[in-house]
Amino acid sequence: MRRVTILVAAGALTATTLTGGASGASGNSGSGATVTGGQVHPFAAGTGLPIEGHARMIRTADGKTIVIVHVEGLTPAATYAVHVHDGDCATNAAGGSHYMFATPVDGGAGPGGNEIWPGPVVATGNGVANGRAVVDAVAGPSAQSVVVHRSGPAPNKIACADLT
Ligand SMILES: [Cu+2]
Repeated sequence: MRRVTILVAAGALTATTLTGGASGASGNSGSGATVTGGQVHPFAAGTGLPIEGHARMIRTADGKTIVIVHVEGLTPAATYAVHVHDGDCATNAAGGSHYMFATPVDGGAGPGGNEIWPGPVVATGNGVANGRAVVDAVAGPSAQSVVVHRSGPAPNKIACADLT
């Protein structure tokens, strides 16, 4: 994957990335953060909604992972699960699973407390949702995508962003 190493504070980065209702980063400092990200696009098995947006993953120099997602084109007032997944969007279109740390982490989610969930999010009346997660560990290289799920049984992956 392509990675861009930047030399500004992660806090400043998240502030510029956030849009709308999500709150600002809470003072994550330190230089040398590694940022990956990409555009949100609908999965073929999605709902036909005109989904777009973006996601970013920031691996901070002080050992945290911050994930921010902004999605538009959702059903107003609907709730969506949002997870970091193993592998890229192409992998997750056909299968795939949640990215998991080997052990539970502070800020972690999921049954084992070892996953990164920038959701669930609730779309506004305009179909916009913002999600954010901060975990106290640096995600490994297989954390390559952010997947948005609608409520209900599988198949429920409606959109994805590759973190490149
Ligand atoms: Cu998921």
